Amino acid sequence: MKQFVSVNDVKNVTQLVQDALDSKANPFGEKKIGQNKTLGLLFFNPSLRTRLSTQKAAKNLGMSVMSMDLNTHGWRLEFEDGAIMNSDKAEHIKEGAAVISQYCDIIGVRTFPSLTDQEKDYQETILSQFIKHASVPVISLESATRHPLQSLTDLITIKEHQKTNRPKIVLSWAPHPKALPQAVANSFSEWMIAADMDLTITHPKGYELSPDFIKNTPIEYDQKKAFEGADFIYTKNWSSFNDYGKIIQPKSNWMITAEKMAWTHEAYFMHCLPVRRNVVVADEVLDSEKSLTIKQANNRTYAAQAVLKNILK
Ligand code: SN0
Repeated sequence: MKQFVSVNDVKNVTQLVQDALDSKANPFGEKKIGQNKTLGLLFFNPSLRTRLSTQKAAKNLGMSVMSMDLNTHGWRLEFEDGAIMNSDKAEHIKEGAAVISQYCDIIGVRTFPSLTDQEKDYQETILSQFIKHASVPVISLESATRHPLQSLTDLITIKEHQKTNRPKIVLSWAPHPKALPQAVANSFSEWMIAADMDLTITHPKGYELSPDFIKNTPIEYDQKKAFEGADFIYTKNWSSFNDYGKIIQPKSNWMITAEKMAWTHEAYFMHCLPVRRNVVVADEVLDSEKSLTIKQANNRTYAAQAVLKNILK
C-alpha cells in the first residue's frame, strides 16, 4: 500500500480486515515491522480516538511517533502554488511537506472541510498538496470528504457482529446543533459498497450525499421504513451537500430512540463518536447492550495497525 486516503488505495478489503483481526488477536507480535521507523501525525483539527489509537497502533508495531497540532504550534501554511506570501502565512506546503518527510517514514494528516467552498473541499486541496509534496506515504486521519480509518474500523466491527452473510445496514442521518462534514457518511458508504454489504441510506430531504460516494445505494426518506429488518443502524449527522454546509431543519425528530430501534431486526447501534447524547441518540440506546460504539473505538487501533503494517511492508 502506497498511501491510505480512501478505499481505492486498498487492493483487497477483505484481506485488510483480516490483517486487522490478526493484529487484534496478537497486538504485540508485530514489534519488528516498525523498528527504527517514525510516524508523524499532523492535526489541523481536534481528535481523540484517531490521535490515540493511531499512536498506539504505531507503538504496537515498534514505531516511534511524533504528533503536532499545526494550527496552534506550526507556522500557518500556504497551499496555493505561486502565492506571494506577504500576508499571514509563513511557510509553504512545498517546504513543509518536504521537511517533515525527512523526519518521518509515514505522515498522517487530519484536515476537516471548510464547509463553505464545496469545490475546494471536494478536491481535497490540503490533503492532495501534502501527497504531492511529501516524499513518504501519506495516510488520512479524516480529510475533507472521507474518514477511511473510521470506515475500516466500522467494517471490522460489523464483521465481528454480523449473524448473516449479507446483513442489512442502515446509515441514518441524525440531528446536530452544528454543521458537520459529510466525510464519515461518504466514507462509510464507499466502504460498505466495496465490501458488498446491503446498505440503505435514510435522511430527510435536502441531505442527499454526493453520488460519487453513494453510487446507486437506495435512499429511503421514511426513517421507519428504512429501519425495518435492519441488523445495524449506523448513525451520523452531516450538513447538506447540495446546499453546501447548511443545516436544514427537518419536519420530524430524527434522533435515534429505543422506540425506533424496536422497528429494526434487533439491530446493533453504531456511531463513530464523539456523539451528542440526547440530540443524535437517546441515552437509552447509547447505554444499551446493543450499542457497539465503545467496541468500534477499540477497533480503531487495529484498523490503524493493519494500515501501517501494510504500508511498512
Ligand atoms: C467530526 C465529523 O466529521 O463529524 C469528527 C467525527 C469523527 N465530528 C465533529 O466535528 C463533532 C463535533 C461536535 O461538536 O459535536
